[in-house]
Amino acid sequence: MDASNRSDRLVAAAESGGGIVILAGAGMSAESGVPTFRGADGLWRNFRAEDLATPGAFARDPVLVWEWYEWRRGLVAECEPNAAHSAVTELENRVTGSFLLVTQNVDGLHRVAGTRNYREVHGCLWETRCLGCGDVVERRDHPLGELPPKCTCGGTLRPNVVWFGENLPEATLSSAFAAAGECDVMVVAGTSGVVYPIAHLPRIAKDAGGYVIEVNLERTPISTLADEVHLGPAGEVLPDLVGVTF
Ligand code: BJW
Ligand code: ZN
Repeated sequence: MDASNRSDRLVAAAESGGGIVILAGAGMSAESGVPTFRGADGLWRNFRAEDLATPGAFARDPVLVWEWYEWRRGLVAECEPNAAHSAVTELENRVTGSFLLVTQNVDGLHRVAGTRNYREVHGCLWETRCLGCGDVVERRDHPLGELPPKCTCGGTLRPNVVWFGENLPEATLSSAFAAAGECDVMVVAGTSGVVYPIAHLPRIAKDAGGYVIEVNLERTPISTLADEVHLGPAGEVLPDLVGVTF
């Protein structure tokens, strides 16, 4: 354990009834083998977001979009939570005040790691949504069969994720913004901090008097407002931050 990564401020807030928010991004799951979006090995190196992660792309070619999501579903199905996910669950278990995990990740690994109070603000790979009746259904089966999959109502199903140009689910978003504005400490881990509206959250926390801790391999636009920046892999730094070993 690297004692220099321990955050006395985080541990003190957790133990004294403070409100804690974790804001997670793709880097949180990188050590589980889930590709990130940006950066050298990121998905956007080989795939164009506008071809795959917009409503227009799905309208043009739902089979292509579904093939990409099926590939990712198959990949993530083989992945397990890593020490970063476990550290978040451990922190939630220790917190005596409020705790909320706001995750941009659609892989569901935080759920598998046992975190209970979370908001998946960009949706979930393991759910479909019907373009006809709007039903959201959990679908863990893989492969899904003929693409695009169909609802029992006959409508076309899409992945229940948030694409560029789409609004985030309103209730989910408002609870994330409210928690950011009320927290004592926000830990921002493994996100490039460039995708809005979620990229606003650290600023909201900071402007409301919260203490912001960033964990990332490299500096990001969030680093300049953060009170602590811990550079390193989330699977090593997060357990150190909360003072646990996995
Ligand atoms: C490690 C690590 C390790 C690695 N340890 N760290 C112009 C046109 C249209 C829209 C816009 C526009 N300009 C702005 C917008 C708004 C747009 C936006 O913000 N775009 C910017 C990119 C410019 N946002 C939206 O469109 C959002 N909706 C919205 O704003 O609605 C209102 C509106 C309506 C109409 C028009 C305009 C606005 C929706 C955003 C939806 C994002 N969706 C995705 C895909 C989800 C589904 C899926 O997975 O397929 O969400 S895109 C992708 O980015 C995904 C992620 O959740 C999100 C954030 O990425 P994240 O998590 O930060 O990952 P990376 O890869 O960027 O970073 C990883 C980080 O980890 C790096 O920093 C590494 O260093 C680090 N790392 N390994 C620690 N081991
Ligand atoms: Zn339907």
